[in-house]
Amino acid sequence: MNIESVFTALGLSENDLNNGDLVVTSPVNGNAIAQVKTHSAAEVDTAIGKAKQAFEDWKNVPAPKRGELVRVLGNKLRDHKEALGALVSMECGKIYQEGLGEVQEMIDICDLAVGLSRQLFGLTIASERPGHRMTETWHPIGPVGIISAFNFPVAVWCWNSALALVCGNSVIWKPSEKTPLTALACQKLFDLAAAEVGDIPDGLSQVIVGHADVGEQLVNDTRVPVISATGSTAMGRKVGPAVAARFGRSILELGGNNGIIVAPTANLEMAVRAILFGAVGTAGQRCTSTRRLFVHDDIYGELVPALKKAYSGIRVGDPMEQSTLVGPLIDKQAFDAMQSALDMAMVNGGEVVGGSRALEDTYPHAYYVNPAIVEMPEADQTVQTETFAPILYVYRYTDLDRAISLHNDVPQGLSSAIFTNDVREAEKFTSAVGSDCGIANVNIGTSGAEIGGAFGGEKETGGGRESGSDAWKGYMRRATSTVNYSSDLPLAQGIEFNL
Ligand code: UN1
Repeated sequence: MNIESVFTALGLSENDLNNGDLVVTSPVNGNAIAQVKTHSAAEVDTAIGKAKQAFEDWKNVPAPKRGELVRVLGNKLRDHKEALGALVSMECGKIYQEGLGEVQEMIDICDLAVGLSRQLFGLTIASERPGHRMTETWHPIGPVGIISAFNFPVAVWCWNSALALVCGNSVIWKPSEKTPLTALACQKLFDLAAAEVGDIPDGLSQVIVGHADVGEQLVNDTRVPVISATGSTAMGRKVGPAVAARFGRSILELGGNNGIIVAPTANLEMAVRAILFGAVGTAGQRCTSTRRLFVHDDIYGELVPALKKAYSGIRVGDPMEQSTLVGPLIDKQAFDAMQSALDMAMVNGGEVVGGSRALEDTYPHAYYVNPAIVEMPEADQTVQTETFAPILYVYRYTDLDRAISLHNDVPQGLSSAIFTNDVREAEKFTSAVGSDCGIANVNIGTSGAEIGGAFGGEKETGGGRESGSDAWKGYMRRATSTVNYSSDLPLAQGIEFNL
């Protein structure tokens, strides 16, 4: 598949690709692949106005009919899975298999949202007053702003928009300025779905392209009651307070510092495979990537050499090559951040294997790296920040409670896992005194969550939940209604208030 055929398959025209000031470079080779138009403040303002207008119409459409649009969108994604998966790979550098997986994640959330469109259940609540009924109902809330990162350039939009749309909202998407092409391609697929369904309000789903100022404008606009933002903790620190200051609602999915504990009874073969996928998959650029490993003393001598052996077989290279497991980092900045994290680890007593630049001769303008394993001193607690790169810090432990406490002693709280065949350890890890993360797994890794569960984490990860379970409630407003069908007017709490 070459990039021109991918553009054509996704309906991206010369006008989309060669019409602007934002140069899009592929991390695969550092070459410019397009120049897209960014939106001015006035255009963003117009887009928000259109989104508001579209919301006023869309909220009147019955939810199962709204689901029909998302069902057709899911089918468009099925039809274009290979092309969109390839564009994801070419624009953000993840391997094609993971590009396909990302599009599958979009299809899955569309399916979930379609079912949900007939299940936006409220509650009936017992009233303390005779002849009264209390209900809780969920209503559309308004335009939803979606800010997404380069590493999951399309799935994150879909988690948010598939739910937001069935919930009766319009959506405005500000993709990462590093990956606008995949966003434009998704907009094309949305437009195809809207045309097929017919009678869809103009501006129901829109993309606004630009740098941080475009995101800021969206975040500060009171016409957008919900902002769902995925990215770094630094970004969330700006978005969260700004949205709160205008009493908006934010759904934040920020950094992770995800750990796996490998206990003495673990199936080590499974653990090695899971750690490998978690630590080097997507070149360590998932928010769920495995960054810290706590290995029990009894098995350290077996697991860590097995892991190093597995690392030595990793094929780094062109993400579209079938045999490649690790593609490039997104850019030079990511490479530099990785190198300074490794320097810092060495200063703190870490023993580094790997981490050097790879394929520099073939790709002088791209940043491929050999994934790094860093054995750290037992009680080290210096790895407190997220470095978006394939670095796995390895610690030795003897006592599970101590390992859990070191695991939790970081500012982030997204994903975590334990490998054990001891039911008491597994239960403890997932209990109130275990992992403090939003995701706590047993015998699977930290990354690659299914869309059926609520996705997100605690502490500096931001507290938001997206995707499955009851995350849809984040895209609706709740109304509590008490209906009096008696001919009397008793007051709650037994208050007498008579003339
Ligand atoms: C992200 O990196 O922002 O659990 C999302 C996973 C994917 C989503 C990652 N389903 O790894």
